[in-house]
Amino acid sequence: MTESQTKRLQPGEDGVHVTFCRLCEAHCGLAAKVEDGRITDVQPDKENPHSLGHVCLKGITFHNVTYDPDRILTPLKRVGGPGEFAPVGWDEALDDIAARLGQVIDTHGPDAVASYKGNPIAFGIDVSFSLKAFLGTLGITKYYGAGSQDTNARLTACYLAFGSAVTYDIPDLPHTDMLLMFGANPLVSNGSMVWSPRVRHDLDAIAERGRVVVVDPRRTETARRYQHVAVRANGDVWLLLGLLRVLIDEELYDADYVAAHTDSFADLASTVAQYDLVDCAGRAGVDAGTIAELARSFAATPRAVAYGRLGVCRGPHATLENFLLIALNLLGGKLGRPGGAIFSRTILGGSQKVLTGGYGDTRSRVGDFPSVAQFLASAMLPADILEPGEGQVRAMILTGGNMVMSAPGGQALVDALGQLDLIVALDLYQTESNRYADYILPVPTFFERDDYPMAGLGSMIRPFVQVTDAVIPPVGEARSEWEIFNGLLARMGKPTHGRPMDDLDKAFRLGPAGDDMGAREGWSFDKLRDVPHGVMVDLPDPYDPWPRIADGRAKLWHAMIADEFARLTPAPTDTLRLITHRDIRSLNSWLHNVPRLVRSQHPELLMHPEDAARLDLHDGEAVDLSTGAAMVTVCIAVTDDMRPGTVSYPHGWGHHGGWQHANAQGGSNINWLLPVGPEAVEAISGTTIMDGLEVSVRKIAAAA
Ligand SMILES: Nc1nc2c(c(=O)[nH]1)N[C@H]1C(S)=C(S)[C@@H](COP(=O)(O)OP(=O)(O)OC[C@H]3O[C@@H](n4cnc5c(=O)[nH]c(N)nc54)[C@H](O)[C@@H]3O)O[C@H]1N2
Ligand SMILES: Nc1nc2c(c(=O)[nH]1)N[C@H]1C(S)=C(S)[C@@H](COP(=O)(O)OP(=O)(O)OC[C@H]3O[C@@H](n4cnc5c(=O)[nH]c(N)nc54)[C@H](O)[C@@H]3O)O[C@H]1N2
Ligand code: SF4
Ligand SMILES: [Mo]
Repeated sequence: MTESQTKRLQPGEDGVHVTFCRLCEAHCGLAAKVEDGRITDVQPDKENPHSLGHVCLKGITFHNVTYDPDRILTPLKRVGGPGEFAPVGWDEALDDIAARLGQVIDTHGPDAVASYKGNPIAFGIDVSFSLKAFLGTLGITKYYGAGSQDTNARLTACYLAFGSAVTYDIPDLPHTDMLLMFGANPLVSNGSMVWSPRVRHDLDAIAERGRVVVVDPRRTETARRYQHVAVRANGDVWLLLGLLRVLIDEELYDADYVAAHTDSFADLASTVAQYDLVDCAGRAGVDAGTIAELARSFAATPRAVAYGRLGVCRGPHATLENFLLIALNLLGGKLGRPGGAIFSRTILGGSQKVLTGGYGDTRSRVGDFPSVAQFLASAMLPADILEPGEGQVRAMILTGGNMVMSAPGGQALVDALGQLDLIVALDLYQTESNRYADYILPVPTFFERDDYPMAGLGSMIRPFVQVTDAVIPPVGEARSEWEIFNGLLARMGKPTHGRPMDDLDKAFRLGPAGDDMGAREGWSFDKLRDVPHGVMVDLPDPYDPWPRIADGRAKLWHAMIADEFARLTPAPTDTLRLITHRDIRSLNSWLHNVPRLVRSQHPELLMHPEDAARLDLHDGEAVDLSTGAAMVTVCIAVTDDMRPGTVSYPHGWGHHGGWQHANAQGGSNINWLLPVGPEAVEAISGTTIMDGLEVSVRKIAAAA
């Protein structure tokens, strides 16, 4: 046993604190050295049995965020125009917020308050559970957030196929011999909706045993290492139809499995039969021979799985694509088989849930789009604020999100934020979004809070549990979201809530790895604190998804899918289309204030040489990039990593917040180009259409 395993350190106590990163789903183990009460160095935790020493630069430089001179460390109150703030005391801030929020709710009802829940909220127990409790206590049901830029289409497809928007399939990476991956770049993202910190090792092992195929318009870091299929942006729906067509025509699908575990094969098959393989190939931009070979190989590989992420979650046919992807796994007989698709095993007992809400629990006031796992369509937020009527949004709670950079809307969203009576933001920084807030309240970074790997709860392929204490106490006047929300509830005369970590501990102890409150051998959070590196646990059979599917049978057809087929029309193939990409050293719209992370990043519009030649553009040239909605200026980088006809730019740049170093990095906010309103979302999931947008690129001189 190492020293850190035998001795529990108090927050801020000198020594090496074993903890884990909470920036992305990998949750890599970290070892943070504290000297004189301050974190001086962060290293990978080589003894973490799950991440086994894996980290990226973001995790081991994160203490630069904790001690960032631009970080907000006292409550701020707006005293002038956007971005003009002055420090105030906690009591003054909470008293005023409670009074004003109470007044909005008393006068206009809870629907006049909306919440924007950002991505980091998925990585903290305190914040995610206390936000939910706070909003629930006040009767606020309007959740906006990252969902409609990220998971809504995937979860809607799960709702249609499995009967639940909170039960999703994950690829059984440790056991598969063929991974057919659509629109995901795990070597950069470190895996999404699948928890595997050493994902590159998983993929290398699969490639060694069989094959990893990456379907992406860009030759990404992942595509470069494995086999690349350069699909046209938004072409996946045609590619998937082509694959299904081959499986059905050549009778390669697993007929016994389909009969035993699925419904409505005939409906799917008769529809697929209407699409010609060669037409599909032309629309997908992938030749028919490649599609046929992939389908045959997928069918012939018993341990194979199709998996898709963001690249198939944000186009005009995103739900249909995700549904067809599930259908591919079902026709191949892959769901619930080793090396196929599995459902993550539940580690919580009782009624505690990680994802909550179903499909259409609430609907957007404007446009009538459904919520999915609580999230409403972001593209409808400006109208929800601006359009008069019952339920018009007058106040917003922004928790860990920066929607001006990460959601659609651009000027319309900014104008809408300027109209609100009250905005309260909980954040580490003054951002492009919360500069319009009335108050910004300072919260802890992950080094300043105890936690459990929250996002892993739903995506475990190798079940692992870990509890960390805070490495240091909150810096400055930062307060946990739980304390802030309870402070507000108390002032509003409402019941307050117990500590989320205590509630989660109870649910965990009642679950399959727990000690049943002491009635059997097993884990509790208290016991886990004595094994700070975390432990691998055994959970029941992952290969039996059927009891968790409505009626025990997966659906290959649904009336809403029929509607989607009716909407499916081939898009023009001769226009330039925009997608976006991530960098290993960036995280959505933040972390750009850490010099070590941004120093070698250059936000550039990646463009194929043929497109550049046709438009008479040169590497490094500044150009105007526009959609019908707006225009931004970007620099181009000519590269044959792009397929012709598709350009890509990273999101989250072009800063003008309170983060000085980030502001100096240049680049443009690509989401400024995204339109809002009913036309700007995918019809059945409310997903923001952000990939494959038609754009034009022009020389700046020509535009002038
Ligand atoms: N370093 C880093 N890691 C991250 C994040 C980050 O910002 N930085 N963000 C985290 C978050 S919030 C998420 S949700 C995950 C996302 O995790 P991933 O989905 O694995 O990551 P992305 O880089 O968004 O990959 C999407 C891919 O889809 C491709 N694509 C775009 N359009 C299409 C299309 O029409 N068809 C196909 N087939 N592909 C297309 C893009 O080129 C891109 O390579 O990453 C997480 N991890
Ligand atoms: N064009 C384009 N747009 C995209 C994407 C894309 O690929 N392309 N990706 C989309 C995806 S997948 C996602 S998930 C969204 C993400 O978009 P958002 O959900 O808006 O999240 P971020 O942009 O990461 O902003 C996070 C904010 O939270 C703050 N923060 C960090 N940690 C904490 C904390 O512990 N507590 C609190 N209260 N605040 C904290 C940060 O300072 C920052 O201001 O972006 C989406 N937008
Ligand atoms: S891969 Fe993700 S969890 Fe691991 S160190 Fe990097 S940001 Fe943190
Ligand atoms: Mo995301």
